[in-house]
Amino acid sequence: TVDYFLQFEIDLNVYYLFIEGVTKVTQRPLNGSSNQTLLPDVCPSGWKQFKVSCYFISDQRGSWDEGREDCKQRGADLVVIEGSEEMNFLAKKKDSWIGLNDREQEGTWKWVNGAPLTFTFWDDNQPDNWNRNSEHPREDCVHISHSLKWNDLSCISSQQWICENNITEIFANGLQL
Ligand SMILES: [Ca+2]
Ligand SMILES: [Ca+2]
Ligand SMILES: [Ca+2]
Repeated sequence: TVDYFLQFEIDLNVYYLFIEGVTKVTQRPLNGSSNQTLLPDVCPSGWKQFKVSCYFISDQRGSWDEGREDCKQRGADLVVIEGSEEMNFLAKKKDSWIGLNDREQEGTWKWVNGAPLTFTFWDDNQPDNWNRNSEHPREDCVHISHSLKWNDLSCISSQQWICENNITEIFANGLQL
């Protein structure tokens, strides 16, 4: 694994190509003349890869906090959705928590990684901070609803969740091949 890590650092320019949106990325092996596909299966078993991230969809259901804690246990966090391509990749994952909330200040939406909310995919008439009943606090956490769009929901509702881990972080923590 140490050899592979060093090779990745040498070929770091390839990684930038990947970020720019090149879907099929190649690298030149250090000892060879022909190119080969970069990192075909870098994500851990049970995770799905899209561009520079690995995604895990839970089988379990729970509150937004339970989902986030489970992602952290897996060395990841709830998914941060930065654009329509990533959303399309996740679009079938309905009834799942994502890493967006307005708990700190009502109406001010924040991603778990502090990224600004530049892309949104709200369902019609959402977010509405709806007050379902006295047992459910108003809606401060976001899930992908049955209509495959974003809806704010009471954070104690029970949903599946989507974890995301950036591939650079997987490398930083030491890739186990
Ligand atoms: Ca993301
Ligand atoms: Ca709210
Ligand atoms: Ca709502």
